This record gives sequence, structure tokens and C-alpha cells, in this order.
Amino acid sequence: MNKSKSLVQLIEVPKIFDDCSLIFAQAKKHIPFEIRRVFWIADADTGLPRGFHAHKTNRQILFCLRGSIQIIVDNGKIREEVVLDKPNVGIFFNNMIWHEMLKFQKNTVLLVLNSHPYDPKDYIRKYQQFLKLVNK
Ligand code: T46
Repeated sequence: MNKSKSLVQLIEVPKIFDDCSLIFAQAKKHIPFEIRRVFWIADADTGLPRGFHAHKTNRQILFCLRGSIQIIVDNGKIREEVVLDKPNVGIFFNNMIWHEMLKFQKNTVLLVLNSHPYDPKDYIRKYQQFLKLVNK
């Protein structure tokens, strides 16, 4: 597959090995938006898929700090999946990208950087509605 057309946009940030592994991300250099909100997910039910929505405006980067998850991204035409399991490799979700998070390994910790504050009206939670909006 042509990599430049891939929906999966991974962002690798520096990881310093010293007496621990220290990972950092710098505004502008690594994060392609101003961070207005951060949330993290831990203690997720390993059998419970999450996500199943797209954001109208919010853009995000997910880092799996511990454990692993499978992620599905979908733009209404192409659907791809990737496993996120390295704490220094995040996945970028542009707005209007449908995403699903599956197979949370036990003890997974997910950090999510967001371009916008929380707004329930920013969510498109019905796949058919998402398809209509992206394909019009
Ligand atoms: C996303 C994926 C990756 C808030 O009140 N504030 C917040 O900032 C967030 C993120 C959530 N909430 C409330 C809304 C719901 O009552 O927390 C509850 C669970 O949220 P949700 O069902 O949307 O959780 P996920 O894991 O399906 O989705 C979350 C984010 O909401 C979403 O933006 O892209 O993680």
C-alpha cells in the first residue's frame, strides 16, 4: 500500500534511555495543534470496545503509555487498523476520522492530547451519519 495514502498517521517522539525511558513531545515540533485538553484512560474493560465516533473539529493524538490496543481508523472510504503498543509512538486522528479502540490489554494506559475542549456536540456517534457527512 502507498504509505502516503495511509490513513494511519503515526507520530514518533524522542525516547531517551538513561536510568529510565524518558519520552517527550514538544509543541509545534511534534504536536501539530495547540493542546487545549488532555485526558487519559486506564483500567479499561479489556472486553469493551471504545470510541466508535468521529469528531467534527477536535483533532487528537493518542499515546499508549502502557499495554496495547488495536485501533481502527476510517474516513468513509478506507478503513485501516493498527496496534498501538509503544509509548513513544502516537497516532494522529484528524477531525472527521471515524475511530474505534478495541482489545485493550490489561493495565493499558492511554494518553490523549486534544486540540479542543470537551464538547458533546462535536461527536458524530452514528456511522451512517458520518458516512453522509464525509461523502457529500
Ligand atoms: C475519543 C476517544 C479516543 C468528559 O466529560 N470529558 C472528556 O474530556 C471526555 C474525553 C469524556 N467525558 C465524558 C463523556 C462520557 O460521559 O466521559 C464519558 C466517556 O466518554 P466516551 O464514551 O466518549 O469515551 P471513549 O473512550 O469512547 O472516547 C474517548 C473520547 O471521548 C473521545 O474524544 O476520541 O476517547
